[in-house]
Amino acid sequence: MLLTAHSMTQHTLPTDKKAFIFDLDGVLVDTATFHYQAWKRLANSLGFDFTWQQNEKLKGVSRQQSLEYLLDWGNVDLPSTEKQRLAARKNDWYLELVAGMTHWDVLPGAFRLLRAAQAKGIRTALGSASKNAQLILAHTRTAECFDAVIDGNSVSRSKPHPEVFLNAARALDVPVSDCLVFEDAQAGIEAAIAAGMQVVGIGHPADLKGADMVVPGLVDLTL
Ligand code: B16
Ligand code: MG
Repeated sequence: MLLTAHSMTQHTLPTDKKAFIFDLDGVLVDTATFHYQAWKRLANSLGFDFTWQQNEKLKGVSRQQSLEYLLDWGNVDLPSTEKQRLAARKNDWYLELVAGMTHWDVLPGAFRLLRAAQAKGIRTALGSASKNAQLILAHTRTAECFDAVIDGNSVSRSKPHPEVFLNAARALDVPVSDCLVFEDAQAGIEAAIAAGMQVVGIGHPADLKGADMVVPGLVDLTL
């Protein structure tokens, strides 16, 4: 089933799932833009540019791995201590942008879908690569929406490895075939498939190959 939706169209989710696992950046909140701004600032400080298209490849990818890609694109070779310093600097700039986030920054349709899932007894988890996930949940007052939170601090291998989603299914005590993942990144789609889960892509079909369904946003989904 591959569906391409327009924002005026509502698409009904499968009714047989027992758990929903949500990615954070780009699905529940628009922090992908903040990551882009912070990586661009770092690239520019090193003397090269960084495009939206390149940013697409960093979605769902860990901070350290993202830095490796960035330095590669800029043809910059540095010792690992300097790389750690740069990753920390990017994160500081990112956190400056995150600091202003509130409840109002939760993307349209997210609260409605989370509430509908809870009303139907569907368990919910966060499955994010971000080490800042708890901070963002606190800023947006969304922590209580989830039965389990798995983030970049609780996994050793980042997407496209399935660890984050497998850990979420285990934490919820739901078999993988009963889990549905919501993801905005190609690496996340691949992670969900590798975990044996169905996955709804959030964004453009061209960026989300292999998703069972693609919609522009959570607001386009009905349960
Ligand atoms: P941090 P997600 C991912 O979050 C982002 O998509 C990706 O751009 C970022 O590099 C990664 O988290 C690590 O984030 O630097 O905050 O630890 O989409 O998996 O929720
Ligand atoms: Mg994401």
